[in-house]
Amino acid sequence: MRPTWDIFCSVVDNFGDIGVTWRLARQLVAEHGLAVRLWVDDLGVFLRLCPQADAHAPRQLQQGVEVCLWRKDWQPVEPADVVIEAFACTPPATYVAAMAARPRKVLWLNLEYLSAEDWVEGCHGLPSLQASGLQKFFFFPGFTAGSGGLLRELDLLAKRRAFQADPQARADFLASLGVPLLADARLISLFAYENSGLAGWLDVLAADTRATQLLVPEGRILGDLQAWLGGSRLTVGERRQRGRLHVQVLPFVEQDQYDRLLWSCDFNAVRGEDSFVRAQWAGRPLLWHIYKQDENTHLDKLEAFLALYTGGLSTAAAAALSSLWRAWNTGTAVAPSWQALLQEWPELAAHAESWCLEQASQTDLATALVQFYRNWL
Ligand code: TRH
Repeated sequence: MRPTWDIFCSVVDNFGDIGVTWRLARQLVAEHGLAVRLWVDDLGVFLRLCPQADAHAPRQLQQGVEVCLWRKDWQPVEPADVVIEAFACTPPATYVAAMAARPRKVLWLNLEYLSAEDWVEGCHGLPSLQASGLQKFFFFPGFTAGSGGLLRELDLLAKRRAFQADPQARADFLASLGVPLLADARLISLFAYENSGLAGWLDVLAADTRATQLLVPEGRILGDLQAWLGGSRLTVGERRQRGRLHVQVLPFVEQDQYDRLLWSCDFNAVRGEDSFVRAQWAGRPLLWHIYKQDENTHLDKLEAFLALYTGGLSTAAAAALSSLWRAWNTGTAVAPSWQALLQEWPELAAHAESWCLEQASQTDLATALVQFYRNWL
């Protein structure tokens, strides 16, 4: 019998919760041959990542994953061998009681948020005793060998490399999104939360001697973009130009397509958790808009990642990248650090690839979960 896995996902906001769990669920099926149910409490958001899904089906098979609506009025089901609650979204009480009562014991894991902070290694894999008498283990993704690693499909880097080595594949992909490639333009993708620093960045891009094509998937940054551009309301597919800056709004595409967009660009501005990791696998310089947390704890996370990522960079390149990321995340002027970053471009581009390779030498998160289960049995 194939081991069964249940993944619980409560959509708090945005796409990160479902983005991570949908990706993990597919990988556990495709690469580890597991039977996976993904319980999600908002099929509307799931539909954005999987447009072929049925918004009303209580259960449906999508890419080998049984996607189930996590209803408030929970109907009893047999618990799986492994239960993952994503980001501390506790499964229904009756389900937990059924886990405790199951004759064959259940591994219960809390898949935590990604962080590069030091304490992660110390907490990764620790059990905590629950009121039900069950143990719940903390599973922390991360960037170091003592963490749970990052989501990375087996063939991801080979596919990425083949794509990047084939200019026609890139041009065809961009054409499929309605993007014409302008000669000698720098291609940048922009996926971010609302950001008061955007206007300053766009000003320097517009005034640059080299043209920039800025590709902006539909989302929360459009309001700031709109404010800077002025004029009528931006719509998907629309292109506008100011100075040397060409802006185009893209549709929100499926995850695999979004990967291709990241692989196509010279520089990617990303956010949250999953797009941040995917931009690292793209092997191109990036800018991270971190998800804001109370008491600015997100800034500690930002610094922890910068400390790791900039290790091995020259002082100038590390300073340029760090100051750009800090400015972008604190609403201070982005322009000076962008200019500094342009000076360090060759080094930062080479570093993005070597960082990607270094990260890819670690066990991926799905495999690490499967190994954790085997060791626990
Ligand atoms: O959407 P996010 O801001 O999600 C956030 C973070 O995960 C944050 O940590 C969490 O606390 C909060 O949600 C609840 O950013 P993230 O994590 O990058 O998720 C976006 C997902 O959307 C990711 O899987 C990539 C995907 N995506 C597409 O599939 N197509 C697209 O066109 C784009 C732009 C993104």
